[in-house]
Order: sequence, then structure tokens, then C-alpha cells
Amino acid sequence: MESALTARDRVGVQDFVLLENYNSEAAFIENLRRRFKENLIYTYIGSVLVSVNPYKELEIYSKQQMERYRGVSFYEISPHIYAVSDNTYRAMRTERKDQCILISGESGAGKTEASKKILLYYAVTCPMNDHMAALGDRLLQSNPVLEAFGNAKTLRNDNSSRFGKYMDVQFDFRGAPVGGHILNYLLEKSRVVHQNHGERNFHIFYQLLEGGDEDLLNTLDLERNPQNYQYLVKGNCPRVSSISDKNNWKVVMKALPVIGFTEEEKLLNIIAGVLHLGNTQFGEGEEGETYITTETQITKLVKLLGVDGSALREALTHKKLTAKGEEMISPLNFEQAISARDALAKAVYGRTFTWLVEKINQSLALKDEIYHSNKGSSVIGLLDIYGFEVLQHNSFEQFCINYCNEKLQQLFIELTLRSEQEEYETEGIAWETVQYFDNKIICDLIEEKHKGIISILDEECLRPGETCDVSFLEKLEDTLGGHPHFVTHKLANGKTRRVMSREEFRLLHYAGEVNYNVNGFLDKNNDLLNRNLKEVMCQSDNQILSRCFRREEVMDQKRPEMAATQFKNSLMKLMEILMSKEPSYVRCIKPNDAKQPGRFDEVLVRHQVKYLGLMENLRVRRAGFAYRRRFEAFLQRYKPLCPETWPNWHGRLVDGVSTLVNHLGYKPEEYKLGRSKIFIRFPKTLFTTEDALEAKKPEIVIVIQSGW
Ligand code: AD9
Ligand code: MG
Repeated sequence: MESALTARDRVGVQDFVLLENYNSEAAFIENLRRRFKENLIYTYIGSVLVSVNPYKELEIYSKQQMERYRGVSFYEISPHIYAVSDNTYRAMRTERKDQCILISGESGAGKTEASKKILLYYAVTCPMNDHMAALGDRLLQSNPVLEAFGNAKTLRNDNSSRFGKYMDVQFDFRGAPVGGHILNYLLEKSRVVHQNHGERNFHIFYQLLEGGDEDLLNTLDLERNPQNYQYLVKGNCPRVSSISDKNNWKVVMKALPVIGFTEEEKLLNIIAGVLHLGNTQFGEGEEGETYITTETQITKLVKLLGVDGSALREALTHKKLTAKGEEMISPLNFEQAISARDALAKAVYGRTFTWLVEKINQSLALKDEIYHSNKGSSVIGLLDIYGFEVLQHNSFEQFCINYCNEKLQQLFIELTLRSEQEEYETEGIAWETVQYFDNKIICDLIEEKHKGIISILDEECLRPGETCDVSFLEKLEDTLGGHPHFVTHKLANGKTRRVMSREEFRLLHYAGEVNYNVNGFLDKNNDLLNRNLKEVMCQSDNQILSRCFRREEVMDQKRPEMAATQFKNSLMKLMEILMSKEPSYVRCIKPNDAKQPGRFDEVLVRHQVKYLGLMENLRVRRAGFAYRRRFEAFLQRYKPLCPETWPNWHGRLVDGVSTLVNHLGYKPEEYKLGRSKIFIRFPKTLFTTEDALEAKKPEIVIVIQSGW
């Protein structure tokens, strides 16, 4: 008994609901810390998995470990991402309901790693024939490709996802994976042309330069040194010690054919073309006209992007306008030409990325014959988005990323509360509401029609006459002044803790305060590409490009939706998809900002525990009853403790559980029997029962061994 308690003291409790002092944040963090020091990075709050990034490889992800978790209930085994994977899978099969696993946490907390582990678990443990194994392979191999094109080194994370990803895995009635589909969300395109100090462009550029062989680089007119490319020098960080671009290049090249890719050459031409575009420079003539000073670059672009040289030259230095039904060509000034070039690079890269996702989707698509014979199949969705981030300088991209995290937090609040409430209702048990901070007020501030920040931004982009980022800020101040979560220099009246610049607005997000600099908001939201540049691209010989830039788009006079509104609408759709599924949660925590193993920065962790709402989550879980378990599971586990239920109980399950708890001496206030589950109010009750089982174990084993 003594030693069991000592062990518990050392490694903490594996489910926070077992904490004696569940209202204490200090006790919560101490439990996380103890477990982290013992390399126990996973802990539950009921069925929510809390994961702390270990920043080192742990020996807990082997095939043997996967086997241990197959078909086993949460509480019978130590917490693990595999337990969540397995429980979700079993829930899908037994309840025949679509599931989703929502992984959240700030940048670098371990979301992408968690999602990869879940996918690997399914690929290894699900029943499969050869065809399905090939699909499993494609699901897994899509990851390195998407990461190469969509991830980058940032100050927060060496492998930071710069796009949001929602992946559906479809299973047939036997529980075998038969198809997949990926939805991608707003890639951070601005990174193609600019990186903050200490950050890099997307991995693929460095992989190509480091890993491509001499012949390939010659064909693409590339030199090996990344420092020779303007689009790669801004962050002054060509190499990252934790990343082997050379090895990753090999992995990507191997993965491409697995996902049915045959257009590798065209794709690499585009990647090289983007680099050459960045090295295209402009000069200013005596009369203020702009011209291209690096003519050799145009020759390279003609070859790589398959476009017409003189049309490209003109489109980079002139703009085509339609006024009163007539087309006019107007010259661009120096700054405008640079913007046009960068807009082209961003559009080419961004659209190629979307094309790549579509290509992967084709290779994962359910084959027709399976589709038609696959009635009754179910889906598990995996959501891995970019985490909440606060940088020194926050712009439009951080605004979108953090808005997305607000939405996800809102979903967590709604669904945890709702499902908790529903559970008590269906089981016929009365319960007490727990107060939450509801971040709906912040979501509304951003997305509300007419009054929200996104609407105001759109209006300002469309308003004729002189508009600029500063006029946008003024409009925000006029409309939103007085909102409790919105602050600017003017509104703060010198009362804010951190001095704000006149170009910033501050949002008090659920996860903390962020100052956004309005510079570039209008341009990024407009996301315009001059019409003549589009025309050049849609005539490209490179079929990827001609598919990305469609003629219809050039002909269409209607203005497409602005970037933030497009993003908002895609998030609304995502929320609908997620709401229609049964959710499971993985809440990731980052233990330190130095990306180091073994370091547990309490202040940083406390902040995350707070904003992720983990204490409230725990309180809700405990408000009524700390533990709940289905009658059969409870009986199965504890039946050795009562002579009347051991070795088997033959009557009704509820009577078996009742007999068992009476024998164990549970008092009426300690538990309630619902329709299918027993609810236990205090963790101590379960502790005692667990200890009794522990003490009984040698006896049970001997009995079983002696063939009883
Ligand atoms: V971001 O929002 O995309 O910037 P993520 O996705 O939350 O972020 P990621 O999964 O990429 O973070 O984890 C960051 C790094 O932490 C990884 O590259 C690993 O080096 C490290 N990590 C995360 N989880 C684990 C783990 N379970 N075991 C070992 C891990 N290392
Ligand atoms: Mg990630």
C-alpha cells in the first residue's frame, strides 16, 4: 500500500479528476510537472488527453506499444495518444458514428506530431488487404510532401505548419481504411517573398538546393547556396541544426511516386521559377519608367514557367486596366513593379500548393467500386491547424491564425459543455452548471457581419477613393471603440501596459493579448494579381500552371471574395463538418520556449493551462461526478473484489454493479447509477477500489495460474 502511494506521489495521477485538490491550479501544474519529469507526457482530464511536448524521442511509439492499446479501455492502461486513437476508432465502429479528433495548442506544442502518430496507429493496426495497405501508405506519404511545401522554420517551431489541415480517413464496414480526403486552409503565402529574422521560407526550397543533384540544379539554372536567392535571405537563417534538408529531400522524392505523382519535373520547374522571380530586379529610368535590369532572369523564367518572354516582361512592368469598356496599359512605378513580382510569386506558389493537395486527394479518393459497395462506412477526421502565435511583429497572417484558434476554442467550449450536459441528461442524472469564459464575444468581434473586423476590412478594401491601412485602423476605432476586447493607442489613452504604436490594434484573445500592425492588411486582404500577369500564366506550357490559372478567371469581371472573408467562410464550413461528428480532444502544451528537452517552464505552462480552459474543463468533469464507467466495464474490472460477482455475474448488469458496490461499502452519496453507467462522485472512492484490486492481484493471478 505504502509503495503504491509513493509511486503515485512520484509520477502524479494519470487522470486529473483523481487530484485531491482539483480546484487548485498549482496542484494541476505540479501533477503535469511530475509526470513530465518522468517522461510521462500524457495525462487525461476524463476523456480529454493533455500532452506536453517532450522535445526528445521517447520509446513509447513502437509497434508493440500500439498492440498494447488495441481494444483496451482508457482507464486500464496509461494515457497515450494511441488510447485516444483506439477509442475513437472503436467508437466509430460500435456506434457507427463519424468521429473527429481535434488537436489544439500553440505553435510548437506538438499538434502535427500527434496527428502523425494517430495516422500511423491506424495504418499499422487496422485490418487491411493489399489494396488498403497501399492506401495506408499513401495517407502516410502525403505528410512529408505537404510538410515540405507547407511547413517552415519559425522562431516558435523548426517545423511549423503554415497552413491548416483537416484530413478525413474513410473506413469500410470492416473497419479497414478505404479512402481519404484533405481540406487545406489559408497557406501563409507572404512567407514566399519575406521571412522575419531567424525564420525561413518553406522547406522545399532548401531541400531542393541541398538535396538536388548537380544535373538537376543545372537544368533548373540553380546554384546550391541559398544565400544567392533574394527570397531565401530575408531571415538570414539558411540552415537549421534540427533539420536535414538533404535527407528530407530524399524522403519527399520517394513519397511523390507513392502518392501517384508523375509531374515532378513540372513541379520543380515552378519551385525554381519562384526563386528566379525573386532575383528579378528593376531599375528606374530618367522619366520614372520602370524596366527590368536582370534580363537573364527573364530567359530562365521563360524556360521554367513555360511563358512568353515579352508578355512577362511587359506584365511585370505594366498594368492592364479596363476603363469604359476600353483596355489601357499603364506603367508601374518601381515599388509597384516589385509588388507585382511578389504578388506573382505568392500566387504561383499558393496555387501550386492547392493543386498539390488536390493531386493528393485524387490518389486518396475512394475508388468508385468501393464507394458503391461501401454503404455504412464511417469517417475519422483529424484536425491539425497552425497554433496560436504572438510574434514581435504581428500582421494579417497572425490575425487569421489566431482567429482560427478562437473558433476552435469556441467549438471546444460548446461541445465539452454540451456533451457533458447531454450525458447527464441521457443517464437521468441532475447536474450543476460550471461557469466558463466564453470566447464567443471575441469571435463576434472578428467575424460579425457589418460590425466585425473582417467586414470593416473588406469595406475599406472596396471603398472608392483614398483608403489605406491607417484609414482602416480609424474605421476600426470608430466602430469598435469601447469593445472590451479591442484596444488601440488612441482608445487606450496611455493606460495600456505595453506602449502601442499608432499603427497597431490590440485584441484581447482568449489565449492572450496580441498587437497587430495594420501595415499591409489591405493589400493582403485584397490579394490582387494584375490581370495581365494572370493572362501570361494561363498561357503557360507548364500544365500545372495552366491548371492553376484558368482562362475563365481572367475573363470573369466579378471580384473574387477577399482573403479574410474566404478564410472566414472556409472556417464556418469546417465548424459544420466538425459539429456533425463525435469529437475527441488532444490539448497540447509547450513546456518551454527554447525547444529543449527536460525543461518545464511553470509560468509558460500555467498560461496555457489557463487559456486552454483546462481547469474549467476539470471542474465540469468533476462538478457532478469525477468518474463514469459503463456497467459492463466496471463489473469486468472490479468483479474479483466481491465473491458474488466473481468470476462471473449472471444477472442484469445494473444489479451486478449494485451488488459489487454494496459489498465494497460505497455510501449512497458517493455514487449514482444511471441508465448504462455508474457515476462516482469522489476520486478517493475509486482510488480505494483500485488499491483493493492492486492488493488482490497476486491472489487472482495465482488462482488463474492454478487453473481455477
Ligand atoms: V505549429 O502550430 O504547426 O507551429 P505544432 O504542430 O503544434 O506547431 P509540432 O507537432 O510541429 O508542433 O512539434 C514541434 C516539435 O516538437 C517537433 O518537430 C518535434 O521536434 C517536437 N515534438 C512534438 N511532439 C513530440 C513528441 N510526441 N515526441 C517527440 C515531439 N518530439
Ligand atoms: Mg504543426
